[in-house]
Amino acid sequence: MRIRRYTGKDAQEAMLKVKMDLGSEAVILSTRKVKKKGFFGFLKKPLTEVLAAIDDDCGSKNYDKPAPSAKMRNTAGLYGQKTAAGSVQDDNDRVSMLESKLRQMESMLNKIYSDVSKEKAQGQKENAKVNHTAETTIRSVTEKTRQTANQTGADIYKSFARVLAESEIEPVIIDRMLEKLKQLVKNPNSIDDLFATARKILVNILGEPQTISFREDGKPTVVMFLGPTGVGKTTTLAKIAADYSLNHKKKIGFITADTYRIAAVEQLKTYAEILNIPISVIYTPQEIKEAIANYSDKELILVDTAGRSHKNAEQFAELKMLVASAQADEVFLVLSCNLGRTACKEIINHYSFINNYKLLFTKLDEAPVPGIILNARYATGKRLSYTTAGQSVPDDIEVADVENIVRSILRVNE
Ligand SMILES: Nc1nc2c(ncn2[C@@H]2O[C@H](COP(=O)(O)OP(=O)(O)O)[C@@H](O)[C@H]2O)c(=O)[nH]1
Ligand SMILES: [Mg+2]
Repeated sequence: MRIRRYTGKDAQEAMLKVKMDLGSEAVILSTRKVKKKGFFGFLKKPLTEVLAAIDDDCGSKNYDKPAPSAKMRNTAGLYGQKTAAGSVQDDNDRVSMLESKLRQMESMLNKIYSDVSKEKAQGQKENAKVNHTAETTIRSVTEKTRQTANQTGADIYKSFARVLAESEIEPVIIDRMLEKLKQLVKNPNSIDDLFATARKILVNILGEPQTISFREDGKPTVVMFLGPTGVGKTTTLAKIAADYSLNHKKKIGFITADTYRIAAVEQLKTYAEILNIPISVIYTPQEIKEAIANYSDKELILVDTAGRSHKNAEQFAELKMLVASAQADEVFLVLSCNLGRTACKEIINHYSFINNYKLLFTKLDEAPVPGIILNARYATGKRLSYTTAGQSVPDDIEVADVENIVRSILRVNE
């Protein structure tokens, strides 16, 4: 058994390399995404690495034969210095084999072409007959649909409510939506009309997303990331930092108040190093003022916090002090789409001590039904901002795509 490692920009490319080198008998042992090391590696999309093996028996059949790429090199040699008569003979054999394959393909194509032409001629004759029958059938089906629809106008609303419930939308919102729909939908039997109106209502509720609003007085804009542990605050902060630093050339400073786990500080320090952004670590809420003051030459200060449990009153009191002390210009409440409906409601209630914040949703890739986005927006009235859908920094982030969220809620792609 021989084991080899291949990388490509995606799985397809890596697999192609495996096939070229080991032949189609190769066995794939594992595939994984790998990042290139160093600064530029961080910026690039991960490569796909495939670990493939070939049996030594197969190897004598496949592996030991020159791989196509190697063959290509040999053929190039034919026009070069190759002198051994045997090799020239080999190449001639291969050319004849290819020619015969081409001839087979050509005759196969001719056959397909003539079959299709015959079918077409036959089809034209029968078309008139078929058209007539089809028309009658369509007419009767439409009529039946219309009749059924007449009987089930209310049922359409019922199934629509079910779709929303399955998307984890709060019952109060569903009730209000149905009320509105009944006012606005002109033809209650038309599913299209219902969905188009629903789409408009939902787009309206979700509102226009907003990203960071920068101060205009020359002072740095302080942005704080709050939310439960593990939702993706640090990762998202790094994605936003990468965007503003690389694409908008903003001068950035990091502050982290998450000193409860060594790994948390290390995590942000790693991003700080890669992006060449200075970082201050603060241990008490009072220290944040000084840390902000030390960054007076920056345009953007991103503050990472620990996911203090809202169920632990003492921890949460400390977080409140930190927020008060920082007087941030912007607060992002980071929520993960895979939080349950109830958990999400509870978290939002606990963070209601903040007057002004924006909602940021992570892990859209893990939640097929982003109903909690609608629920949170409806309950808080706060603006949506970014959404993230993956662990990759800096790629997996975008300004919330409202139309897309609505499509997922209405499950129009299913
Ligand atoms: N699938 C997925 N994972 C994410 C996303 N954002 C963050 N994560 C992962 O969630 C985990 C916790 O992220 P972290 O930023 O440390 O969360 P924090 O505790 O809120 O700072 C890490 O493994 C991240 O890679 C996302 O959009 N999708
Ligand atoms: Mg963190």
